[in-house]
Amino acid sequence: MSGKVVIKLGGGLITDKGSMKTINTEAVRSVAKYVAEITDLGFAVLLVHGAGSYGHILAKKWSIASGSRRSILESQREAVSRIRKDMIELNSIVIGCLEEQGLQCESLPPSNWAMGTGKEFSGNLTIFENEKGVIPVTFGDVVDTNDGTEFGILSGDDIMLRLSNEMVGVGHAIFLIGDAPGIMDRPPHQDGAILLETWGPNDSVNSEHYEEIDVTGGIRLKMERASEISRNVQNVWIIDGRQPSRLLELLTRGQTIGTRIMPS
Ligand code: IP8
Repeated sequence: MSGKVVIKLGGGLITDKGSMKTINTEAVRSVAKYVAEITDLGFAVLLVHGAGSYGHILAKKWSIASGSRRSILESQREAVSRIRKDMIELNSIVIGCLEEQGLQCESLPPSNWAMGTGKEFSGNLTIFENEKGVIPVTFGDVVDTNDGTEFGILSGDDIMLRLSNEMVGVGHAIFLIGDAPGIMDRPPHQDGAILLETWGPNDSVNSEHYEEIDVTGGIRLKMERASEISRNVQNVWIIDGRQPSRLLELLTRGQTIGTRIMPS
């Protein structure tokens, strides 16, 4: 089996989003185990992870997503370096779990190679063309901007879009989330929520965005980016990262429990 698989570990899967810098090491470890299995099968994995409580809480507190604000600029700059440091810490933990499985990784922090936010960010994506067997790992981060705002937030979902669409040979783009089996017809904690086996932008769902926690777009941004990816990549899925064996099932059988994402 071959081909590239771009996987995003959602911030809500690998951390507790509501409380500062709380990692869910067990979740990362169990995904890492399956990443090792699919690598053994011959797939080349590229990994992106979200920020969860290592990024969103401080970014929210200091309005980092909307760029520099003169009255609080010094505190914002301190927050920017703190968030970057915290993200490197989270990234090292993720990479540590992958290395425990015997995987070789290369960390590519966006603050070193990307400029600007949103899906049009600039950056040389050829650095993701790694030698065989080495997994490039990147993440949502605070990046510099060149539009006068000084800094902003680049979501891992935007990085997913660009990597999946621009790297040659991507057959699968898979978003692992931490609170549901896939896209549900209503917020997953609501009674009677039903898993949608497929979703495209013409299907309406009642999704929630926890703006008080999430400075990027939450599940909505993921769904939009996933759908854009599906115009170019055949297998785009949002699945439950708490059940990582589904990753293996999807890659070996072409099907699993989760939501297959369609173009519009
Ligand atoms: O969790 C956000 O990335 P995401 C990055 O992938 C920061 O949307 C630093 C909040």
